[in-house]
Amino acid sequence: FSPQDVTVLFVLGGPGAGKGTQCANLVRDHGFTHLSAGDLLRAEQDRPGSQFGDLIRNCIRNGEIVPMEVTVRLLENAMDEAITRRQSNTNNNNSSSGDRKSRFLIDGFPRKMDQALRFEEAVCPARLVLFYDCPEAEMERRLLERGKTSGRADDNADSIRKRFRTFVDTSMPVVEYYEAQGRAVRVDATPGPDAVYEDTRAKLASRLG
Ligand code: UP5
Ligand code: MG
Repeated sequence: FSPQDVTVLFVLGGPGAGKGTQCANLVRDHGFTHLSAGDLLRAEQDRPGSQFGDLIRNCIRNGEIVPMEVTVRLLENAMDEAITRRQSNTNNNNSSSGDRKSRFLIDGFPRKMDQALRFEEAVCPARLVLFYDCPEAEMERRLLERGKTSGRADDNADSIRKRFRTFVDTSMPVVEYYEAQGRAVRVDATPGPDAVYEDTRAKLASRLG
């Protein structure tokens, strides 16, 4: 696909800030396709025959970032599939879709500068970056609560501490890079999910029109 055919929003924020929760709202109301880099990596980890299974498993448990080649490839494939699916739906319905662009929320990516630069050069530039800003104490509370039932290998106190560390050291510079360019929208993610969503909608409306 060509960059002109897609609109991409990156959705960033610390572990447990509520990226996935807010993406689900935006999909429901605004017809985005949601691609969570973490979900794609977990699916690849569990895919029989994947050569990256052990690498991904170790990175996730230790809160480390999987080499960008793997993640960018998974995202690009998922975008391709979504676009192909959409085109065949449009053809089958014999209708011309009002908006020709496919709109993507890329959740939890880029979380390192090399990923950001590679994706924007090789795939397409992001239109905007949504940044969910949440204090660590609140994120920790959410993740420990979710960990009681999530089955996620990284929802435990030890992995959470490592994820926070990586976020501060490696991922915040990405957020600051986009803020310095005026491409980031910061949303306070501390209140309840409905209030966060209202704020998200208002800010996106004023930026995307
Ligand atoms: N919750 C949500 N919003 C709430 C609110 N406003 N008030 C109260 N509770 C709220 O939410 C987390 C929990 O909080 C849920 O129980 C929710 O109900 C509640 P969620 O929406 O899931 O938050 P999210 O920000 O999506 O948290 P997640 O744990 O998914 O964030 P991470 O960024 O840690 O996880 P991700 O899956 O993106 O990445 C996992 C790992 O994959 C990384 O650590 C890394 O090892 C690897 N990775 C890469 O290597 N490269 C990548 O590019 C991406 C990931
Ligand atoms: Mg998530």
